[in-house]
Amino acid sequence: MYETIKYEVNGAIATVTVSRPKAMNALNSQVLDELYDAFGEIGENENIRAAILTGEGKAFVAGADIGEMSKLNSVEGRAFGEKGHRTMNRIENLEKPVIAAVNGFALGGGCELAMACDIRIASERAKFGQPEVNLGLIPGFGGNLRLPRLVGKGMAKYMILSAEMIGAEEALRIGLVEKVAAPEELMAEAGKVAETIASKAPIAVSLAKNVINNGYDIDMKSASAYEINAFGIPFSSEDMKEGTSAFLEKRKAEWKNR
Ligand code: CO8
Repeated sequence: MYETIKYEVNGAIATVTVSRPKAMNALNSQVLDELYDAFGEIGENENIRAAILTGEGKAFVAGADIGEMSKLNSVEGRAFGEKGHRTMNRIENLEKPVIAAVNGFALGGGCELAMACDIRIASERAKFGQPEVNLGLIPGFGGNLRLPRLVGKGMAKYMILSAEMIGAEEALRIGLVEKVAAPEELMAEAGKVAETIASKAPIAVSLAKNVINNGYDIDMKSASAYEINAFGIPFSSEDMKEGTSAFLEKRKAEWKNR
């Protein structure tokens, strides 16, 4: 059904693999549309509790498709930017956690795609960068916005204005990724993190993601009110009764996602 991505579900974990290895998994319109649809499917599938996003071959994603972009005028370029944002925003706002398993180059739109995910685990071979200024472009899938939020304004400007590529250890040091794994351990490590999160109360996981995302960009007073209201919601869920009872009865909780 998908031509440029692979989509697999194994138990509670979905894995999406960008698969255009001959073009370093570059994001053309079709990949962006297929990612949008796949994450829509993940959102609707009640059995899925977490997703992993990775790339096939030696790249995670080496950016937006330069061939496709080279032919666009400014109106079409804007529409392409809008398509990219639509996909990134769907991943960022999905009610389930998404882990980027960054296996190789994550450049331009690829770094932006990784940043739209909740948690990034990098292979020791991964390379990150926003090389758009080498092409006469600027980041257009949220890079100017998400990178400073993750690594601070100064480091984001350093990366975007210089187009310098950094390795996995440096990405870890600056807070662009949360973990680094040996290449052969990457998918197992991402799977472990996904399974750990998938074993927690799903409504609580989803609400916490929502409050972190929505609270981050607003003033503290409004964010505080937002968190207080969200905190109240699970009190009427069966899972909160189950989680607290299981703790008091010294047994493992069984989640129903209700
Ligand atoms: N787009 C299209 N094709 C690509 C891309 C890309 N981003 N990256 C690599 N490819 C293709 C190459 O053209 C090549 O194709 P072919 O075999 O037909 O010649 C194939 O993939 C293999 O690439 P290389 O031979 O270059 O492989 P290397 O191992 O020598 O180098 C690199 C790998 C370092 C990843 C190198 O390919 C590279 O620098 N790629 C471009 C990276 C880049 O500049 N990315 C940023 C693109 S701009 C962007 O992402 C903007 C996002 C926001 C857009 C908003 C629009 C409004």
